[in-house]
Amino acid sequence: MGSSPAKPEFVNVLADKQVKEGEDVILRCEANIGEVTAKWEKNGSALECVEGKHTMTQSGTTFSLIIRNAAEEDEGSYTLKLWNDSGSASCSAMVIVELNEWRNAQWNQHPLITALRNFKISNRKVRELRFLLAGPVGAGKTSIINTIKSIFAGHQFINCLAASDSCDFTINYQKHTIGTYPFAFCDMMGIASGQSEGLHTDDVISALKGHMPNEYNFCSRIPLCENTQNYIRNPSVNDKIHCLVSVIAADKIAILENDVIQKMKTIRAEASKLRIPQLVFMTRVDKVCKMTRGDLAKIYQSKKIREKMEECSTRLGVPVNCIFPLKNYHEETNLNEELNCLMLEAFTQAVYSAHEYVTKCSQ
Ligand SMILES: Nc1nc2c(ncn2[C@@H]2O[C@H](COP(=O)(O)OP(=O)(O)OP(=O)(O)O)[C@@H](O)[C@H]2O)c(=O)[nH]1
Ligand SMILES: [Mg+2]
Repeated sequence: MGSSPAKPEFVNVLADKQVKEGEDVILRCEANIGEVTAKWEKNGSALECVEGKHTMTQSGTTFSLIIRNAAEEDEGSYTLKLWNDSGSASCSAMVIVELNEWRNAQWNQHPLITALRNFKISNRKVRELRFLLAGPVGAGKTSIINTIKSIFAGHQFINCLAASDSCDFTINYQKHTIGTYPFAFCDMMGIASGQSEGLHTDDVISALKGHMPNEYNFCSRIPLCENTQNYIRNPSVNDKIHCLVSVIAADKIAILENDVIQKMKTIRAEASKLRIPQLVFMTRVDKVCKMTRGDLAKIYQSKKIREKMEECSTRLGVPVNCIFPLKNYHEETNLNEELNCLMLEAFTQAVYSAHEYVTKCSQ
């Protein structure tokens, strides 16, 4: 009777690969023994071997998979499973394909910031353009204000409260100005699942119309009404919101409850009725794409980011071109030009939309 073979183990595991469209990918690893059965999987299912595309080889104890002419559909998690009578082992790696850029971006922040610093509102009755940030709890609304303040200040701004360990959530209506520039952000409590949880949609609608006083304390059960202290009965154009920015976190879109989505849709429908322009800022892109986390300038070459934007578009019912994927400052200590550029391009779009609205208001 022969002795049984050694249980398979990996000596060198598969490494993650990032390639450009059209390039070949080689995934390679080494086991302790060659007397094994080997099987490749892609995203948890047996790899469908396509002639001219995939080549699987074994040379002694080295196992390789070649993927030729990498394309979008080749992105995924690849696993090699080895087994024999003594046991089994597996190891996995991610293949990320850098797509050809599917949206153009400006990676020099100076023209963007200069244009915003020189921006003037044409309607003299309007002191500042007001942006309302609305979205689920923990979507990154307060962080967007911190990020924009940091960019304008030229250093990290950590004065307004963003949640850490989900304990510092926003509970009152807070207007934040950006230096002496004619821009103001209104920060709100987050939208939550359940009838009496989080922000009441009527409160967002009151804010859009300009009835909500600054520093108003939100109450999930009772929305703002005419009898509330400091209620703004006859709002002027300066009290109203000039652009609604819906904020959604890229890593949480898939798990957002339907009633939260429904509340966001109700708010967007009301804003449409009031002809208030609307954009979507999709935050936390670094949480869904490793390539983007490593290099933000690759964001518009990422399949994952494009998929998240499509998911966001489908769930919220907004066109993809109204969605801006972003990263906020949250743990870094130095300013980053790519991060600034993404935010400045999105913010510029919000400024132009708001400006068009206030210009129309004066006609
Ligand atoms: N990795 C990463 N984390 C982020 C980003 N933006 C925000 N965060 C983190 O996400 C958490 C929630 O951010 P907040 O800005 O407080 O979210 P919010 O929408 O104001 O939350 P509420 O006030 O509770 O509704 C914080 O821990 C932030 O540091 C981002 O782009 N990337
Ligand atoms: Mg907040």
